[in-house]
Amino acid sequence: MTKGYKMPKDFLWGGAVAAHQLEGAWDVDGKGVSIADVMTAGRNGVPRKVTDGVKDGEIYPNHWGNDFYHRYSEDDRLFEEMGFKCFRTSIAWTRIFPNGDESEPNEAGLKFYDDLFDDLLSHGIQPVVTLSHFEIPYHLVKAYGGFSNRKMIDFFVHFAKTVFKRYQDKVKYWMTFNEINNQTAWSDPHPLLQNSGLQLSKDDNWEQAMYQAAHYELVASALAVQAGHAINPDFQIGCMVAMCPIYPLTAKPADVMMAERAMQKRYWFGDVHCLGEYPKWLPKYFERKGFDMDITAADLATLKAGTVDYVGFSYYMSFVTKGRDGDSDYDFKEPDDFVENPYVEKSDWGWQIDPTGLRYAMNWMQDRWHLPQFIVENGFGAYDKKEADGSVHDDYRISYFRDHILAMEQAVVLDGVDLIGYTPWGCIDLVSASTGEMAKRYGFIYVDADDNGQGSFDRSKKDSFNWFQQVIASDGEDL
Ligand code: BGP
Repeated sequence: MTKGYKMPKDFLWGGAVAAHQLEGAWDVDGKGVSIADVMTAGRNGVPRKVTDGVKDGEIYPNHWGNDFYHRYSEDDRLFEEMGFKCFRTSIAWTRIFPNGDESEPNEAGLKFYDDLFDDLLSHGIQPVVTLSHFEIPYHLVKAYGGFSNRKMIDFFVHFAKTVFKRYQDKVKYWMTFNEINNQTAWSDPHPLLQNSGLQLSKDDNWEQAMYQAAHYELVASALAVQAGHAINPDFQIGCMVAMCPIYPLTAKPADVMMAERAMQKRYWFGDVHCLGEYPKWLPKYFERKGFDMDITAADLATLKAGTVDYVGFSYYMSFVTKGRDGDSDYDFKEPDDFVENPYVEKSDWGWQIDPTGLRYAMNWMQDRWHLPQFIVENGFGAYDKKEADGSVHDDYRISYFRDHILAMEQAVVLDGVDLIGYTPWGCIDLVSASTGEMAKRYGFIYVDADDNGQGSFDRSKKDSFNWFQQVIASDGEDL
């Protein structure tokens, strides 16, 4: 056993999921079709794709997830047994507003989350809720072009206000858009645009379109923050950024400058969310690129007035980049400008394993944004083997968590980072967001289902279940 550091008694240990990746029940109780419901599974290196409506002969893994919709009370009992103090999930927008542009909500959808939150609370677990986690109503994509359209701001804010009001006595910690920064800095139209609902092709002015959609999302987020605080001043409303620090490959000045620009291009979202303003380099970039952006003075005032209370973030890995010879633009783009890090191991999916990067990132964010932080995703996707007796010996997962939790504790205890909690991703096996596979498993709890939705969906404990239970019981000291 490794000795870690004791975390405060009120530290929020828990787990994290997203509605579309585990609930299933995609078309029951009045739920509408979300963009996740028309995303096929990726297979043999072929990426997931969005089909125009649900088509025969395609596989849509989000239709069944891990059947949480019907089994959550069994799962909540297991979470309690592990010692969870909180559980991060999202609200499926299409359960509340099936098309996204209605004025009246769907009562059956609202009731589902009432029941779920009540059940969690009865087990001593507080819900932590993301408003939009990769699943905007597909109707908003088709009829309005997603967040390419300013009208989306109103639809999102109406959705946010509806659930803020309904759950104001059950939920304290909220986040607006999941991994909002996983867009804009791409070499191609980004394949994973479920938050914005943009459908872009190479022929479009796609980079400008991505920045424009991001701007509307940020305005929508800032308005939601203000509305939430007006409904309940005790709400803590955070942003959610995908934090993968980007290092320079060498001490060569061009590598260092490229890494700096890479960090700016990935984390300007945090500047807007936390500081309420665009960083200086970005309008210059728009100018250089000739982007004609719709950013009004009223928008800028909204961003200033709607800053977040904390920084929610995911951390899985770090990246490395290097400068290009003779290029002073430093126009960093993902993934073209990434290079391998020779010093770290990788997962089966090529994700670089770097616990020190977590401590580095927490320090970097503390110095830049001066807000409390909440690690709302961290974890290790792996192929698990279920033995004949039902056990799963996932020592690789334990080792990943041990190293990352230790780095997190060092950031808190030795470096003074203000941290609210830690919710490992996919605490129960669910459908992978990037590949649509079930086989890429993250859980402490195994779910007997395969990539095609076959299996009993029964739950069982992996070795990591008992390990994480002991971590929580010792306040993070026994790793
Ligand atoms: C984050 C998403 C999650 C989640 C996780 C793991 O990007 O917020 O929804 O799925 O990554 O990624 P994946 O499922 O692709 O392995």
